[in-house]
Amino acid sequence: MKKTILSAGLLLACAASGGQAQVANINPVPQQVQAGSGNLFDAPQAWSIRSDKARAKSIAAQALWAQNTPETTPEARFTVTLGVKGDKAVKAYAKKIPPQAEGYYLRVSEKGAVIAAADEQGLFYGVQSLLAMSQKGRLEACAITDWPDVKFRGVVEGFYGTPWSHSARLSQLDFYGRNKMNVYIYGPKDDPYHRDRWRVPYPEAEAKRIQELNEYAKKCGVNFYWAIHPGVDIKWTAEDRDALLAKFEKMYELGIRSFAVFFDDIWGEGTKADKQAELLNYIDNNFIQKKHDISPLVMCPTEYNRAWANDEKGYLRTLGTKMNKSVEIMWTGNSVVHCIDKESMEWINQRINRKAYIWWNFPVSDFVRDRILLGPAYGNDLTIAGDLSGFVSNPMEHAEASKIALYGIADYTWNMKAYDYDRDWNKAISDLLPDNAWALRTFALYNKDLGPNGHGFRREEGDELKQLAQSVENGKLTGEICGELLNRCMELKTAADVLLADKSNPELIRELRPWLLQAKNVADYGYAVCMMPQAAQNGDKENTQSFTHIYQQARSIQEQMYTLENSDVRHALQPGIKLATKVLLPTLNKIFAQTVDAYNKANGTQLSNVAEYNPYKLSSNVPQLAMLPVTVRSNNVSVTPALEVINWQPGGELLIESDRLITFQGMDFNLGVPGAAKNFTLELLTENGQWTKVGLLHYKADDPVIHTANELGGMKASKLRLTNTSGTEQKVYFKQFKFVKQ
Ligand code: 14T
Repeated sequence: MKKTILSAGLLLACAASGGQAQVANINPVPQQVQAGSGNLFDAPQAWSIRSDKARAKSIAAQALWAQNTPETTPEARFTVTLGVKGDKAVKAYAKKIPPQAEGYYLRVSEKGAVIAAADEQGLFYGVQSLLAMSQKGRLEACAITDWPDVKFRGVVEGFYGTPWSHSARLSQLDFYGRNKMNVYIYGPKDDPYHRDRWRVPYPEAEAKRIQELNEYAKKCGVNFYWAIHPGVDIKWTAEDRDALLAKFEKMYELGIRSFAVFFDDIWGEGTKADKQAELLNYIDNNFIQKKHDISPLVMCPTEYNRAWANDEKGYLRTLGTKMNKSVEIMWTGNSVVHCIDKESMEWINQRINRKAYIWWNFPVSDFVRDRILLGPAYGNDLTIAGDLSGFVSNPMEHAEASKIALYGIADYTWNMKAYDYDRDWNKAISDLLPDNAWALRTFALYNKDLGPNGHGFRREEGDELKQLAQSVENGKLTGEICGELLNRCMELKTAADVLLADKSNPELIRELRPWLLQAKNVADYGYAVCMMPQAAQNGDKENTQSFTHIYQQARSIQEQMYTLENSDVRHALQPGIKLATKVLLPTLNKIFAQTVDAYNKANGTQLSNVAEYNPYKLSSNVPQLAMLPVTVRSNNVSVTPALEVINWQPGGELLIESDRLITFQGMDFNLGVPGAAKNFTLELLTENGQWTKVGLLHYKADDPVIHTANELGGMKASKLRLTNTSGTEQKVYFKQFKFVKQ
């Protein structure tokens, strides 16, 4: 008797704590869920599939078979009935099928499951939901009616930097399928056959890999788009037009059935709206429409964000009126890197006469390569589902790590209103690294913000530390605060060590590694800094931690952080490995400075209180340059390059100020344009308080690099400015800008 009561009690507790637990494993969050009995039961080890013959080879059936355990027999007791609208197998459920494309109805009971879908894609998604539910070995009775808010959902591999590896891409496609994303656009900037050598067909080995990706994408329910980027040097001739079609034809032969054409980040001839529209229409009429089995074209315009749109010249309106309505037009929002709001959707849609196809530049990190972005995907309006045709994310070159943000984006685009970024962030982390989710989450807390960057795009980081930080800021440092911060640092260190030894996702750990090592430095630094106030009070007594020693330790770790940054240079122009820079590190630095000051005062010492500082400040009235960070590597001072075309107005200047006089050794910079030197004037504010002009020259007529004349060597100055003195607007790049001091 007693026993029965106990087990009944257990069962109840289970259902109460686990109710909806299985449904909660589904990503994206389904549109409608009706809980059944609330009973949890063991997920079957095997199932038999019942369907019309026409569905036997569907990707849905294949995905389900692939998960069956080997001892499966078709007679397994748990039956999964699969069917799409009109199929005999799901006739009884016809009314339950949602009308939306890709929609499905899923009913689960202890006897079996039924998936009745609007189409085969929906059927596949029903299977994904069933598999996600049973992930942890249990199922629960329920009925789900589900469909996507946004038609095209997914990822554009559109960043600068090392393109993803083949295996990373395969893993991505699998991930998209599981999270109901249906688009992958292949357009890595640094694949030569995409951009620089767009006319040239892929060599055999590469062609084979693309073919394999495309085949795999189909199994994952993902549409593989191959993008071409011809704008760098395209001429609007029949010859180039045919070259482009010939390349598409080659890709078609490989099995590609979805295409995109990108015109971003170019200038000159390639940027003309009427020519672009004409080309796209030609491809549409003579290739897409003729073949009958190709998806609608997707194009990325040159003016792909509002900040770059020149309304008077009417580039976007020209596309809007001249380009076939079936061609999708991409858009990044109010600027290159920006969250999407309702008002800006209305602005763009009016101009292009169709719903914009969003290219969201997050979590891409190609402009902040010293960061890894592990924060949640937030900030986009939750009411714009009806205003856009597609939404794809441009991720990081770190494919595995990008999955944290992508998980949220999959959910956002499927079921916008129900989107909760913080919930998704936690779910994403558990999904990515189930065995060490705590460690990944703890580490990710300090890898959210991008730091200062040319796009002015920042992310929340360290909100959970705000109160502590505020107290330190106000000079109200207590033992309690130190203790609390110390705990955080120790957690971070534990997390980093745990992750470094994780064997469950080696690819993720490989990507995170530089930041994991730096995290240990940050944590060690924090430990030392948090010990300093107490040590300062104790003084340098025997047998206690001496202040001087801990102070030396803190300084040593500052140096180690710097050394690590320089030893692992993954990108010459954006070096470094940064984390925790929004709240944790600045707070630690403040404690360091405050404590050293107090100690100096009490003991008459002169220990340096400088934790980290940058003696250089940049300012500019050219908006695109104003926010670029200045970095210092030993004697090299450089401004982080901007990759976009800079519209440098006449008289516009770039100013760099140093807090002391420096002796110049050399300097060169690259505005990407041969002959640009004659349009600019470089001046130094020298010792005597005078602005002194320095000669500029190119070594060769076709070389865009601008060198300074010999007179620069040995000059002492505290400020440097570069001005457009041509009298007209200059369209240039800002590829490199550096000087060397003695
Ligand atoms: F096509 C676009 F929508 C787009 O965003 N293009 C690029 C993209 O490849 C890159 O990953 C992204 C983030 O850096 O920004 C665009 O490229 C830029 C834009 C700039 F403003 C590259 C440098 C820039 F300065």
